[in-house]
Amino acid sequence: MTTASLETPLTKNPAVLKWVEDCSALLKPDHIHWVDGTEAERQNMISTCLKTGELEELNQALLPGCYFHRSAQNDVARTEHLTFICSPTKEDAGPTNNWMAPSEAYAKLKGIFDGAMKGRTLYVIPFIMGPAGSPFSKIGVEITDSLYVVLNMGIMTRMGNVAWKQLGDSPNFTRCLHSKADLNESRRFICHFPQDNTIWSVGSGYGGNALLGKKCLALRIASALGQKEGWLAEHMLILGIENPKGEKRYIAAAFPSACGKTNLAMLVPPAHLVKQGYKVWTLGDDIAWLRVGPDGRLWASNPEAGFFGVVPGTNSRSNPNAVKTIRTNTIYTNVGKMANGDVWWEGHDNLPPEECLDWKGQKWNPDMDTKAAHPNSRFTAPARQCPSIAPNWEDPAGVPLDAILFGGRRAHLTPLITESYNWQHGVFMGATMASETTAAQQGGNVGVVRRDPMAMLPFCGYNMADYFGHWLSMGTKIKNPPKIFLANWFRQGKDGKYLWPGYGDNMRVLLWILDRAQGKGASVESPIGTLPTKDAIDAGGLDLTAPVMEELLSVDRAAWETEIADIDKFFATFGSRLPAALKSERDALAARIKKA
Ligand code: OXD
Ligand code: MN
Repeated sequence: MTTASLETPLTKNPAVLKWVEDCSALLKPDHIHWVDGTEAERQNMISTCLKTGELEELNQALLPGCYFHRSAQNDVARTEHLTFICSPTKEDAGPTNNWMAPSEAYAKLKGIFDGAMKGRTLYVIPFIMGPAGSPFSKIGVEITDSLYVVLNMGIMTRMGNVAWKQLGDSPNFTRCLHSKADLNESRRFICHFPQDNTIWSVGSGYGGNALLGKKCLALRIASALGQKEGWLAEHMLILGIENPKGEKRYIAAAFPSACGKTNLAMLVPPAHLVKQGYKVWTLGDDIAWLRVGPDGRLWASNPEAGFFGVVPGTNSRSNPNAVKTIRTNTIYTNVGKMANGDVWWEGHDNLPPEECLDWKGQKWNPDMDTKAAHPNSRFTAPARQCPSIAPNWEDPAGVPLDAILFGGRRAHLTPLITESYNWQHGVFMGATMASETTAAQQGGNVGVVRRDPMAMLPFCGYNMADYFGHWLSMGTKIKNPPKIFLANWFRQGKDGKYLWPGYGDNMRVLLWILDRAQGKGASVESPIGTLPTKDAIDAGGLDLTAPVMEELLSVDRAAWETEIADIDKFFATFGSRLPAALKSERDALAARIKKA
């Protein structure tokens, strides 16, 4: 029996009561709080955090409802090397995941959880991933000792009584156990048990490690559920494009972390296209759940309710909608903080302040060679505040997709945009995607090219070879599949400068994609896929010369031969589990390159 002072549980669900009782016996908190998700509760929690210093109030005249959080200095990003898929066998986790045997993981983490909440409150957070009432939503219950986690979960999910109501008496919920413990990296583990629908995370308060509804549930656990249940959980934004006739079409796009996904999701079209009457609608910036609809199309919905975005570089040019979204009711983590309670970061619209406190809480000025904001500093903001949020973003059925876009940050090699020949070729494109690493991964070298299939490398909850197989088999179930494309906004010229303006101008590429999805748009065949002709992309109002467009769309045969050799190395890691269809796509590509 627990000795914690007990509040009356907000649910009679026997599976929840038993699980909370068991966890409480292990964690030994002083108090248990059942989260109801009300505004009064949120205000109380904020007051507590202001007293303990977990949050600091920002200037409420400039940033109403906004607060600041400074994390531990060793806890600023996802820790992929400490993240494990604890499936029954190592083969089930596959070569791209860290694996720990479930018995070992449970035993090891039990040792760390034991007594970790002494002197603390245990919060029980019920939450829904997906809109309330949607048959496609999934329910999780997170136990945590972090009020920062509760407040962030309140933004990122549908949290509280609404989730208790939807769960009812069902034992079907993801058991998410989290404790900051002592935030010591040597006792930090993020473990997933897909076979038990369970996540255990200890030793970190960072969003991707601790807001267990996000990467842990909505991607790693959900991808494994999707394999069993016949759907896909993807690291994708969802956006809608409305043409001048008022017709809306939807695209889902997968890019590795910090490749401008949030910017693309909230894109503001260039003046040239606004004048013509085009609009862009945001439906999600990070995660999409994809299902086959009764109409034989692929439908996408965003399971999240908020944005957990990278702050540095957010400004009126890169993302004017994000700038407006994060002016109110936002939690800022690890940015620079000024004496007047305003915030600043590298790439802000305003010039650097003469002085501020940096993300570590040290005095900072622009002459120093350190950064004011951590490169992976974050905002957590409600999606509904985004000026471009689509009126139908919470539609329980989601939206039908015209196209799927994969992309990565490649200084060389991949053209601005390439269309796949068909679903299987598109899956090959996604499976062989690669990108240069960024600051979103702790402990990695920034700027190194790594293969990141479908941008899911750190997020796939099972063997990635089986995941490719699942993608291929989904293709047989979708009567009218979306077309699949590969984008690269980051191609550089010989002088090391970006060739493509990016940001809002990416809309020009999206319009070509939608044209192609409707059987229009000028195109030309290449050995790697179908490319736009050099004047197929509307460059009106852009200062982009014909030779630059040619370079953006060029295919360098020798570079592709090197790429194929690298793909071979990557594919070899999957051994015989790699679907034969991907091997034949590889062979077909090699043959086309050879002939070119
Ligand atoms: C994220 C990430 O936080 O991908 O979205 O790292
Ligand atoms: Mn992400």
